[in-house]
Amino acid sequence: MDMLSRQLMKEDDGMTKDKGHRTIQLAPSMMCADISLIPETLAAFDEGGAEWLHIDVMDGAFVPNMQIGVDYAHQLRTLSGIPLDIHLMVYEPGDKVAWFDPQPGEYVSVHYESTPHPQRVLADIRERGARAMIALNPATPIASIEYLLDDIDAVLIMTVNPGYAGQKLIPSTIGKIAALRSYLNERGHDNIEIEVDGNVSVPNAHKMIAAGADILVLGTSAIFKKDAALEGALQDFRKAISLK
Ligand code: S6P
Ligand code: MG
Repeated sequence: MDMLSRQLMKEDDGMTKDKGHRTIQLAPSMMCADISLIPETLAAFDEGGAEWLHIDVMDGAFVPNMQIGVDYAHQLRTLSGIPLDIHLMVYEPGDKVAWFDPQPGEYVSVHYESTPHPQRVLADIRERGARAMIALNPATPIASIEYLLDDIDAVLIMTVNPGYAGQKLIPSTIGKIAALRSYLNERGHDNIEIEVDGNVSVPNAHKMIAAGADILVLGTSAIFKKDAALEGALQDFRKAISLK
């Protein structure tokens, strides 16, 4: 499905819009996908109208795990038309942005805690035509982005400490999403989107959307359930979070 048809489908069914007519975007997390079923998984996400493929990149140093490599990310682009949402959980991200060759219309997020020079990395992402996102660990204060507001298109609020799928939500992050939405709006940056990542179950998604989240990363709490088919999973999730 191309990007326009995907958008029209969502506008038609109205299911991704909340009461304020904000579009809620879904980003399934590819690190949770069964590697033996990648073509079927991508077809299900295409059919379900996924806005993004969330790509977790881990270096074994910034986070205690290693995940999705460069070649795998490039190959996903050849197998699917869904734009990538690349989440860099790596030290020295500035060196690594180019490896992933960000494409216009894709998102790349870089952790505030991973580099002393976030503006430099965010500017590089934008110069490549992609959208720049700053990611904040659960303990990192919102005020950290004070001098980055003109450099970003979105903020990624981690609702668990990054490194693994299947963790429990850190409760204080719900209030953090709401505080961030107010912080952005009060400063005239209501166009900056908020992505949330970690334990985005249906009940947690309701709280996150009410607090102001725009993009939901979907992992084991949402659609990658043991022995459950992925076919129709995104459509079911959209229905379950519908505020209509
Ligand atoms: C975690 C990573 C995430 C996970 C996602 C899994 O460090 O950044 O994107 O893939 O959180 O979702 P769940 O529902 O298993 O927490
Ligand atoms: Mg992630």
